[in-house]
Parts: sequence; C-alpha cells; structure tokens
Amino acid sequence: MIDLRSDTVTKPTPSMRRAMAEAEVGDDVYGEDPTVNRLQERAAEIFEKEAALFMPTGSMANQIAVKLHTRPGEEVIIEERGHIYNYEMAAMSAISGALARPVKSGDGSGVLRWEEVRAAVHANDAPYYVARTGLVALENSHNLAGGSVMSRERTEEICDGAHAFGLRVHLDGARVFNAAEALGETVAALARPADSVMFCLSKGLGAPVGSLLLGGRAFIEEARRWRKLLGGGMRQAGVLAAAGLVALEETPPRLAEDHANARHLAEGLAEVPGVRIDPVRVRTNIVIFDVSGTGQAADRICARLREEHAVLGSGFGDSIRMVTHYDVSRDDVEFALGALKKVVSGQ
Ligand code: TLP
Repeated sequence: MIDLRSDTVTKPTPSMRRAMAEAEVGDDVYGEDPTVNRLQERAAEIFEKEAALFMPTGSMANQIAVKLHTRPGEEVIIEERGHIYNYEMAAMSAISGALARPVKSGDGSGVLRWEEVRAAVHANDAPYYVARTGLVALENSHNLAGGSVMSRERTEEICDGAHAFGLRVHLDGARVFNAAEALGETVAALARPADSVMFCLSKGLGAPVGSLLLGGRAFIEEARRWRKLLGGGMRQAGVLAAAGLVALEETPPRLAEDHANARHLAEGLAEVPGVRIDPVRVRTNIVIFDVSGTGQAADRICARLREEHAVLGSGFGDSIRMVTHYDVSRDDVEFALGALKKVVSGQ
C-alpha cells in the first residue's frame, strides 16, 4: 500500500522505537515523568515560549486554547477552511460555548490578511447586541487550503492588529515545522507573535502520538487543569514523549524531501486531463486537486486507486487530498501518479 491519505499514518522509525523501549517514565499526573518533562522543556526552548504541555491530540490542545482564550457567547475568527472550525466536531461550541466566525481569504489561498480579519472583529465599540470577538485562530500550514503557508510578516501583521483590539491569537501549528521549512523561517519566528501555539508530533514529524500546547506559564498551568478535566491526564506517557523527542530532532531536517515529493506529484497531476491544480501553490507536503473535469467522482477515483493499484488518497467533494511523509518515496509518488493516470483515463 502507498498511503497518501495523511502524514498521520507514518509508523515510528527504529530510533523512535528504541527510545520508546528505553524511556525513563513516571506518573505524569504527578508531574513525575522525566521524559515528558524533558519533551516539554525542549519544545518550550525550540519555540521560545515560557512553557509547554504534552497533549494526547492536536484537537484537545486547540480546544483547550479556545476554552482559555474565550468566554461563552464570544466568537472565534477563523479562515473558513480552518481545522478548528471544520474538523473538531463543533467542540468550540460544546466545550467553550463559542461560535466560529468564518472568514474567506480573498485570494483563495487560505492565508488571511489583517484587513479581512479586521472586517470580522466585533470589539467593545460594536453595538451591544452583537456577539464580541474572543479570539483569532490561525493555521500554519493550512491543511484544507492545500498546505499553504502564512509568512512571518503576515502572522505579525494579524497578531499586532488583533492585539491592538485586545484580542488574543492562537496558532494551530499542527504542521508548523513544514511551514517553517517552506518559508526558511524558524518555528519560533512563526509562533512568536501568537499568544499560544499548538504543534503535532504525530503529523509531518512522524511520531506515533501527541501534540504540544505552548504559551505563557500561567496559561499552561490552567491548560493542565483543563487537560485533566477532559480526561487527558496521562500516566507513564514518557513512552510516547520519547518518540516525540526523537521526532523533534530527527525529522525537521528531512521535511524538504516531502515538500519536493509533493511538488513533483502536483506537477505530474497538472498534466492529467481533467485534473486541476496549480503546482506552484504546493509549498509543503499537502496536495489537493480538483477532479471534477475527469467525469468521475473523487470517491470513485479513490476507491479504484485503492482496489486496483493499492494507492490510498482521501476524496472529498470534487477534490482528492494526497499527503507526502517519510514513509513515501519518490518512486512511490511516481507509482501513484501512474496509477491515477490509468484510473482517470479509464484504463
Ligand atoms: N488533521 C487530520 C484530519 O483531522 C483532517 C489530517 O489527516 O490532516 N489541526 C490541523 C491543521 C490538523 O490537520 C489536524 C489533524 C489537527 C489540528 C488535529 O490533530 P489530532 O488529529 O491530533 O487531533
């Protein structure tokens, strides 16, 4: 199987497995797991934030951030394809009593401008009967916008604008290491202007489980309480954190390879009749292409790719998403491309 459904499907590397087997552990609910503590300290150091907290999932980290930054009845400004809004089961309403205020990015890239965010802000000078804005949520790289990236300058512009209104900004950086690689920035620079950031060990970085939430010390202390409240207090979690520590050091230097493979895939796809994609827009490891011109539904194409060629992609609407990662080689990409050409041409 060539599994391009997501970069969440990677299996731990031999060095991750070794580190997991040898991990020193303790009860993390007592704060006594030395490996979890090391991971949190290392993440805080890399992101240059005061503190970090190991979370079971990116969704929990994002939702705890929303909870801590908002009050019930407030709105969260987010790009309309944002993960927090579309793929987290309306948790912001269930957990925080908050409402998403989706905003379209004018150029279709998924990368908002401050003026677009500004137009959606309901600050204290808004009429009394209008819901107040509680938070601005950004996403870098932007998953459903084809892994597009928000520059450091744009991030600063939006965060400065939001802060001037007294609003806080959370960055969903599930794949912020991919964004940093594509932009030639550090993750610290991309996260610096945000009040909190979440990143996943279990996506492009390839660890089996876990995400980190980072921010100020008081914010992270409160996040620890909410993690427990939601049932996310873990015990000998050092076996997981150990793989995360390896992922943090070993994987970022090789992400450029995944990006080159994604671009190569996109360039090949652009030549397939009926497929629509602009390869220049593929900056990281996510490739989303429109297949409405092929005369076949995306689901049907994915089913045939799986059954006839053992290639996996994700179909949604008129589009298919394919994601590169360290378990996918250049040869695998060539094979997937050949398979797609056959399926689309009816061979
Ligand atoms: N994304 C998954 C699916 O949920 C779509 C994937 O395969 O890409 N933020 C972003 C930007 C994400 O892409 C994801 C997961 C999350 C948050 C949630 O992380 P988890 O799955 O750890 O809860």
